[in-house]
Amino acid sequence: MPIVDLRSDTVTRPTPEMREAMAAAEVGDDVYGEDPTINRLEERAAEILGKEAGLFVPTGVMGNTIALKLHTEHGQEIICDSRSHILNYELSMMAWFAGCVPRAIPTADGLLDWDRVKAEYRPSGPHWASTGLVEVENTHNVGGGTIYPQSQLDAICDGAHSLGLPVHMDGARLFNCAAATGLSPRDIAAKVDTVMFCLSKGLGAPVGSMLVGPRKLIDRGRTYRKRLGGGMRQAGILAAAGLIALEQMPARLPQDHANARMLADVLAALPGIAIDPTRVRTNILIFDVAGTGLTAPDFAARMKQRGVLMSAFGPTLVRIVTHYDAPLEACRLAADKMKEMVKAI
Ligand code: TLP
Repeated sequence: MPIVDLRSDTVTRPTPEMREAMAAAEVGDDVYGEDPTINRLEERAAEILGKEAGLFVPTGVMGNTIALKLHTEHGQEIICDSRSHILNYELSMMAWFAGCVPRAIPTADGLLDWDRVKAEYRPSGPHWASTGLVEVENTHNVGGGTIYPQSQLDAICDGAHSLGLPVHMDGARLFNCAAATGLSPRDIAAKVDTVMFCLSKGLGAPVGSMLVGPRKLIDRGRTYRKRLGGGMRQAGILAAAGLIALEQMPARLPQDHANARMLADVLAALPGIAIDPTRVRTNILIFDVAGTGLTAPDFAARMKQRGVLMSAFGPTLVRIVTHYDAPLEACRLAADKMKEMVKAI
């Protein structure tokens, strides 16, 4: 039975162009700064994002971990959304590596706004830890691929900067945000201090994320990357795929978004499933299966039997992520299998 894997856009395999570029990549020892392909990728990422410098890291978690450490001191608080990736899916690295605690704000869709951030801001005082950083996630994963209205994001940055606070953006899916809004990654990231974005999700690279920001911070970030075991030597082989991801893959993301919307429309018409398709603007759909009487793990298990993989993301919440390795025909097949399965409950 054909397997349609919609668990995540992390499952994408490198394209033939990537594999060719990887085989031909010029490499050197990156710990000495001598890998020309990595150097080119770091420069290009910084240029595209409109920042001074870039750092190639093996994973998004490492990029976020380094950023949190760069912006904060031990014992500070980091303001973030309560369902953010840094708080829920990064093995407490903010505590383990940066020595910080979260000041988490519950939101409906994963998106913070300045009034709520301001209300949680703490200067240093006799009884409390000071705020060291504001973190935003754009698009927001567990929020359902949601996008910050640009004015809302800019207002957070202006407000934070007026209090001397930096802002880090977890832009794992920043290019999905750009594709959905028509804004350039540079404009979206204009006011944030640092951005982490992933080459290895919708952009299809096998490995790798970028941390971009001011040169002084990024230079210090190299030390933290080494401490975390991310000094990767001849990793130009990976950066070569990353360059293709950066240059060629953003243009096709609207197709993933159209596929997600198609799946959302199908799901919304099925009995017992709750999803508002008008809220699906990027490649992530999160829907509630409570009305079917199944739990999310049961729903996912029944779909797996029909050759379609998806993730349980809560007791009754299921997540589907579209990507280029599941083209329109595969998504149509997944939609048919979901109809069939729900009918059979
Ligand atoms: N997210 C993964 C899982 O960890 C949940 C996924 O399948 O979506 N920021 C955001 C917003 C992410 O969604 C992820 C990965 C990361 C950071 C971390 O990236 P990696 O997996 O490269 O460390």
